[in-house]
Amino acid sequence: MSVCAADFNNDGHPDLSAVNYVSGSVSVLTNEGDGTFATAVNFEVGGHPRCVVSADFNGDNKPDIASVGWDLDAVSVLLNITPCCFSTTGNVDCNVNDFADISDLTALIDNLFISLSPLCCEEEANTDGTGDVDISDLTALIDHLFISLNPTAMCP
Ligand SMILES: [Ca+2]
Ligand SMILES: [Ca+2]
Ligand SMILES: [Ca+2]
Ligand SMILES: [Ca+2]
Repeated sequence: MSVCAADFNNDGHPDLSAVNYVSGSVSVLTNEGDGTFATAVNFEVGGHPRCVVSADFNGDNKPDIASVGWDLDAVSVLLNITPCCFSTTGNVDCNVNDFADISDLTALIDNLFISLSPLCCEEEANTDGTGDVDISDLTALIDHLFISLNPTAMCP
């Protein structure tokens, strides 16, 4: 039996994944944040999995899962496609359970003009809800924070 913990849905609560040797699957149990876990969601991996690890294999800042089976070639990777954007956009720095504030403005300016480093969540930074992440998203975020106080775009 192998279990690993990682925050798969980016809500600040560690979730669990576990291997099911007999059924050839990996279970993911989402932490409800109140000490209980949601019903396991199973993903077929085959190959009698015996060990599961979590790491960000594709570099999108979301933890993924890999399982290794008794058969040496039975390595499976499950990429995490959980959306990183909840309700409305604008929480560009991806602080969990946080809303759009000045540190998000700093993060967006940094991404666009200074470090050009990748964002933790492209969808989250598309504050105007259209096209790519660009200066018009910065304008929308400034408008949201200081001018009209209009809500930012809904998450896709
Ligand atoms: Ca979680
Ligand atoms: Ca990932
Ligand atoms: Ca924030
Ligand atoms: Ca945009």
